[in-house]
Amino acid sequence: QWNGEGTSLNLESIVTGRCYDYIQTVNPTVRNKNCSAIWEALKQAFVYKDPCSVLPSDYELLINLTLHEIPPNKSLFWENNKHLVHKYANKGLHYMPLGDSLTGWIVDNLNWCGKPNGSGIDYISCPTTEECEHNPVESFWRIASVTYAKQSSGVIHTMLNGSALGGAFPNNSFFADYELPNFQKDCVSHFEIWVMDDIEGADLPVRILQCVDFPSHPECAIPSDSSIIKPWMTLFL
Ligand code: ENP
Repeated sequence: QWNGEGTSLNLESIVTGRCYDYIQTVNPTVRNKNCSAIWEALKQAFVYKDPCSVLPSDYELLINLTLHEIPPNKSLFWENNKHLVHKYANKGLHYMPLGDSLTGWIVDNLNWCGKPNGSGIDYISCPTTEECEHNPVESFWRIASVTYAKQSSGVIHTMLNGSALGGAFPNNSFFADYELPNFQKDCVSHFEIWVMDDIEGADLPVRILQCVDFPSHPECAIPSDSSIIKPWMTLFL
């Protein structure tokens, strides 16, 4: 019926398992979370519902149950470079993008939507945002993004993709629409914006990022032959 992929199989097991994994091993500083209540809160937001009538506010309970501190200076926002960002963030150890907080972690890369009859869950197809805006996945990421931006403090890091079609800063994006307007200006000291370009030879962008933290490491020395200084390098000079 819909153009999007259906609900991820074994959703309940994945969400519940990820939740326990997060609080036990990924980020044990987050304690006292009730993983079965968290699953129930996700379920009540969409099961047996019309998949075009789920609002961000339907996830308020889920957000409250999963909420924990986002350490100051650890927030990392991004557009169009998910893989690099999460490699660099290292499961919240280095930075904590939304996908490395409990709220994002439990459903990252998953899909879910309901139907009014049968099991109440549609495993065949789910609406895309083009088909209807108020679909369960879109509404979840909207409220999760707003909440995450409101909680973010100190230095706000953002990684954009200079090689993305449509430019590094897409106008209609989660970052532009739900995150930027929700920063708490009294809590934010400054913004650090990295614009990364695609480079053949996968490890180079990560090396550059590492050099931001360890600029005097020998691996980070920039050759004296200025002809090989690329425009992006000047960002770090
Ligand atoms: P995309 O389109 O590159 O990647 C979206 C994928 O990342 C989806 O598989 C989604 O899981 C997962 N994901 C992780 N965090 C977010 C998220 N935070 N979000 C939407 N999807 C997320 O990314 P987008 O759509 O441009 O979103 C990037 C935004 O995430 C940035 O604003 C960044 O600051 C923010 P699923 O469940 O949809 O399969 C907010 C919205 O953190």
